[in-house]
This record gives sequence, C-alpha cells and structure tokens, in this order.
Amino acid sequence: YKNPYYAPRRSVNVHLFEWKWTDIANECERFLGPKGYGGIQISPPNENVVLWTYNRPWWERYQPISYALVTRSGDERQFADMVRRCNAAGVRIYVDAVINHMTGEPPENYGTAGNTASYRDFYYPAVPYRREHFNWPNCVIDGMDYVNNAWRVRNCELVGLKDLNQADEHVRNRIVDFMNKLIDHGVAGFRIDAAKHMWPQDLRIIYDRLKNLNTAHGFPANARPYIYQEVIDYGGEAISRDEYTPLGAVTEFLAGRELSNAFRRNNQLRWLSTWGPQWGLLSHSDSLTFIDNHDNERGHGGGGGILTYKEPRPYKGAIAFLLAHPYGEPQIMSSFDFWDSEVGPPMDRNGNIISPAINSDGTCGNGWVCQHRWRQIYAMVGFRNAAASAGLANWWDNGSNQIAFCRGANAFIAFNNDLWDLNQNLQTCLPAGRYCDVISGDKVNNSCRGKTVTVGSNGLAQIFVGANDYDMMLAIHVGPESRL
Ligand code: LM2
Ligand code: CA
Repeated sequence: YKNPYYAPRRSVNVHLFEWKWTDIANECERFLGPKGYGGIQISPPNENVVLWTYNRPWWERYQPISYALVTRSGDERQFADMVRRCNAAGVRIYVDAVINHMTGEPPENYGTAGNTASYRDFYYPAVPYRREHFNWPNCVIDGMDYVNNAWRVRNCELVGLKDLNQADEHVRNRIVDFMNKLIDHGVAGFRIDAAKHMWPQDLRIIYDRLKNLNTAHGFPANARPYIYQEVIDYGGEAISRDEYTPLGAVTEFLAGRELSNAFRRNNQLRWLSTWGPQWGLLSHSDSLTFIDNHDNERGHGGGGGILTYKEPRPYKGAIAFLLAHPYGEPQIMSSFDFWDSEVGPPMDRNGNIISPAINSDGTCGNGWVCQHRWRQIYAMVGFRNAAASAGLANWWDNGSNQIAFCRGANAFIAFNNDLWDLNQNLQTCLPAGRYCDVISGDKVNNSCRGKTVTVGSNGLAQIFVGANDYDMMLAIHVGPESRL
C-alpha cells in the first residue's frame, strides 16, 4: 500500500482542490502530463450534503450523504473519462476517501446527487445506513480527548459528524464496495480522511478487501492501491502516526511545519543537512510530505503558521527544498484564492463551479491560484524527475542560510535565504557544459530566459543568487529543460 505506482520518470502528487473532473482531464493532457507530474489528489467524489445556508463552503464535501459519484466536480461518466484520460497522459488519480463519518448538524438534508437523509434519525437511505451502523450511544470528541483518550477520538463524533462504526460488517462492505468501484474506474489509490478517528485493525480489514489496481489502465498485475492516511501528529497525543504505518503511508505534517519554520528564517537552512528521520520525521517509505494542505492553508484542522501561496517567496523556497530532497513522497497544494477560511471554490449563482481560465502566460484566472503552474514549482517537478533515484551528495552551506547540494550526477540546487548575496564557486556534480537555471526562466527554443550556469570539466561552477533576486534558489539538471 506504499507504492504510488507512478508511471516511469514521474513524481509529485498535486492536490487539485475542488477542481471539476472535465477540467482535470484537460489539465492532465495539456499540462500535468507534459510537465512530468506523477499524480493528482482529487476532492471527494461521492455525494455530499448541499449547504446553501453557508453559501456552499468547501467543507460541505467532507459531509457524505451517499457513495453515489455525483458532486459539484461532476458525475460518474465524467469521473470515468477523467481517470481514463489522465492515466493515458501518465498521470495517476488518488481519491480523498471520507469513510469515518457522514453529515453533521443539518440545516439541510439533501445531497449533490439528489438523495436525502435524516440526520436526526441517523438515516442515510441511499447507502443505506441506519442507526445501528453508527457508534452508539453517540458522543462528541472534545479537545482533551486528543491528549488522553484514544477510544473517544475514534468512537465519538468529529465536530458532530455522524460517526460510522467500521467494526460493523455492513459498514465495511459499503465502504469496500465504494472504494472498489473507484479502483475499477482506474484510480491508483486513496487519501484516507480522518484516519486517526478510525481503529487501525478495522482499516486493515477494509484495505485487505480492496481489489488490485486495474491492469486495463496500465497498472502492473497484483498492484495494491497506494494508501496515505491522514493522521495529524505533531507529538503529544494519545494516538500516534506510528499506529498507522504498518497499514500504509501516513501524512507527515511535521515536514511542512519544520520547512515553513526554516524558510521563514526561524531556523537556519544549514540544519537541513540532516533532513529526514533525524528530524523526527517518519521513515522515507512511510512518509507523504507537503508544505500546506487544504486544511492548514486556511487555519482548519488545527493548522496555522504554515507557508501558503499568500507568502510566495518563502513558500516557493520551501517547496523547492521539499521536491529537491530525496526524502519522502511529496505532494503540492493547488488552491483557489480565498479571503475567508470557509468560502468555497469560484462558483456561479446556481452553485456551479467556475472552471479555471488559462492565461496567455500559463497562469490561471477566474480565482484559481494553480500553484502547480508556477514556473518555480513545475520546474522542480522536472528537477525531481531528472534527479530520479540519485542520492544527496556534496552538501555545502555557509554556516547560515545559504545551502547547496547535488543529486548524484543528475541535478544541483542552491538556496540563499540570507540577507546578503550568495556568490560562490560550488561543486555541481554535473557534466561540463552550459545549463539553464530552471527557476529564473524557462528554456525556450534552446535559449535560456533565466540565468545561465557554465559548469567546468571539474564540475565546478560560479553560482550567484542575489539577496534581492526574485527567487531564493537556483536549480540545474541533466534533463532537456535545463541542458543547453
Ligand atoms: C478532515 N480530515 O481529518 C478533513 O481534512 C477536514 O477538512 C474535515 O473538516 C474533517 N476531517 C472532516 O472530514 C472540514 C472542516 C470542518 C467542517 C467539516 C465537515 O474543516 O470545519 O465542519 O469539514 O464539513 C463543519 C463546521 C463545523 C460543524 C461541522 C458539522 O465547520 O462547525 O460542527 O461541519 O456540522 C458543528
Ligand atoms: Ca470514528
């Protein structure tokens, strides 16, 4: 369950938060495939409650009404078409699976597929679930439970959301049927929402009943779905991420916190020479790493203090380090612009999501941020693919916030987060030649729109990253996007 089954020479999972299936299919073909992205996390595809009372917040999608594949992102036919076209473009689909609970306190009780529920009666006829399928008598998790009561964290309600009993066979089978239908459609795996709130032994039974990935979509025989479980663990809680690593991969929230800290200059970059488990992070093969996610970028999920698109310079620096370093399986966030932590995606007055516009410079419009289209970010996807499995080599630092390292003989990156220029003759480990810095400008028609770096026969090159440069990093590699 720990292999994302990316197509060859691809990496990096991008969360296309609240995107429509037709837009994702187009994005796979016109951008994500060509740029080397490995996969996409999509928003929950199953029917959720419609909350006009709150003007259709993003979080209505975390309140399931049924497992019908109809949401604001599209219907089942559009879903199937997306998965097929993305797989054909070499890009995998991972589903955000909300299986801990159903809806919360209702102002409204109908869903995006037109089904109704009766929250007060614990009745979800379109699944169907009845009271006997929920943890009962019900209770609501309170803050102290996280510190000292693992039982309540798993058996009581998360913010009042009706809590399914995954020890019940009927519940397990409904969840397994739902996930297996998605595997049949060709998805490569799942983010398990609120994994901390479910018992590991129940999750193991559910995972073990999942089908192998669909070979008709290009997966090898006997491939198990990639599973990354959302467990927020900064330490000091009754439940630890280590209870979930025997089952599958786990979200490593410490990675984003530590890198946000460092790239905000609250910690010197030179300490990153030991980045990985020595920082208290999960082992490499267990770890799904990211800077921000859809919760903590807006202060939900106990989040805050994380770099987001709103602080672009240090954010791009942190993401570049995350993608340049071999540790972990990295994910990036692709957001819509927000000014309020509850507001949903750009929509028209009927509640339909408005598609991102693609500007002539390749960025997005209509309220979509599209971090995955920022040059400094997609260039680092290319860097990671060129680096491939090569290890970290030739770490250099100035004893402060200037660092550089190689990935074998495939790639080199330098960062300057000091308030003075970086101007050094550094070992790049690359073959002699001229390279285009993929951070400061694309290579177009074999000419470099950014800085050019000349590597000598000894691998050395003069590296300059000014304190006032637009970005704090310089990256070159043996791939065609950089070699001149
Ligand atoms: C998650 N991971 O474990 C998701 O990443 C997170 O986004 C979800 O919360 C949460 N778990 C449940 O799947 C979001 C949002 C909450 C929101 C819930 C349900 O962060 O604020 O709660 O989705 O939509 C909302 C209201 C809350 C209310 C609750 C139930 O904000 O005040 O509680 O609905 O009605 C009474
Ligand atoms: Ca639970």
